[in-house]
Amino acid sequence: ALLKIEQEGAVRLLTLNRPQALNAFTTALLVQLRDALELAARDASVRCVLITGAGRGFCAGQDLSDPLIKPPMAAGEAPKDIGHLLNNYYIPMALSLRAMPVPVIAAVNGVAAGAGASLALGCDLVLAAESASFIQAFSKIGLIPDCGGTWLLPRLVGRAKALELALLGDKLPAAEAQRIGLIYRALPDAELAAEAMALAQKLASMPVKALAATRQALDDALLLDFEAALRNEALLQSRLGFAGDYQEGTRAFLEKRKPSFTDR
Ligand code: LHQ
Repeated sequence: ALLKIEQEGAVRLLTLNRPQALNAFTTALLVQLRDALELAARDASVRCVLITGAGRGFCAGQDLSDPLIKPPMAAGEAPKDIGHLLNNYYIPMALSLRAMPVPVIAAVNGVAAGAGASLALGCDLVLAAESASFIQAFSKIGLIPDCGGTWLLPRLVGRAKALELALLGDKLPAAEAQRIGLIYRALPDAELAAEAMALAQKLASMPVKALAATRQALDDALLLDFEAALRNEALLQSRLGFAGDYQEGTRAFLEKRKPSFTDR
C-alpha cells in the first residue's frame, strides 16, 4: 500500500510508503492520505494521529516525474497546469489535516522537502530524527512554497527566517530546525519511532477535544484583534465547559485521582 494504516491503542499511525522515491507525493498517495485523515477524524477510537515515512526519507514533496505535472520534455508538448494538482489534491489534504479533531504528530524520519516539509510543519507537534532535514525545495525549481508553506513558515519562525528558508531552499538539519523553533524536538535516530509513539499515546490520554480547540484558538487569534480573541476564547471555553472532559478533569482533580478523558 502507498499509505500504511495501523492502530496502536488510540493512536492511528499513518506511514507514507513509497520509500524508493523518498515517499514523494503522487495523486494516489495524496488521495489516500486525505481519505485516511478523514476516516481517523470520524473514528471515535482514534485520539491522536501520528504521521511518518517508510525508509530513509519522510517525504520529498511532489513526485516530479508524475506525467500530470512533468513539464514538456519535447518540443510541441503543452505545459501542464500545476494549479489543478494543488486545487484537487493538495488543498483537500491540507484542509483535512488542519481540521483534525484530534492532535496530529509528525515523526520526521528523514528528509522532508517541498510539500513534504509543508505536511510535517502542518502537524501540531513535529519530532525529527537528528539525521533528518527540512528543505524548502520549491525555489530551486522555480516555484513558491505550497501546501500551506507560505502560511506556516512565517507563523512558525517569523518573516525573516521564513524568507531565508524559502528563498535559499537550503537543507536545514533537524537540530537547527529545533533551535529556530520550526519544530518541537530533534532526537537521536534510534529513539524517534518510540519517542513519537510515546508522545502520541500521552496526547491520546489527554482531553483531545480541548487540544484541537487550542490549535483552532491559536490560529484564530492570529487573525483577530485582542478583544475579538478574548471573545473567541470565551466562546470556545464555554463549549468546552459543557463537555464531559472538563467535568471529569475538574472532578478528578478535586478527588485527587487520575482523570479518564473520553470526549472527542
Ligand atoms: C524523487 C523525488 C521527487 C520524484 C526524490 N520526485 N522522485 C506541488 C504541485 C505541483 C507541482 C510541483 O510541486 C508541488 C509541491 C512540491 O513539493 S515542489 C518540490 C518537489 N520536491 C523537490 O523538489 C525535491 C526533489 N528531491 C530532492 O531534491 C532530493 O531528492 C532530496 C534533497 C529530497 C534528497 O536527496 P538525496 O538524499 O540525495 O536522494 P536522491 O535525490 O538520490 O533521491 C532518492 C530517489 O528518490 C531518487 O530516485 P533514484 O531512482 O535515482 O534512486 C530520486 O529521483 C527520487 N526522488 N525526490 N520529488
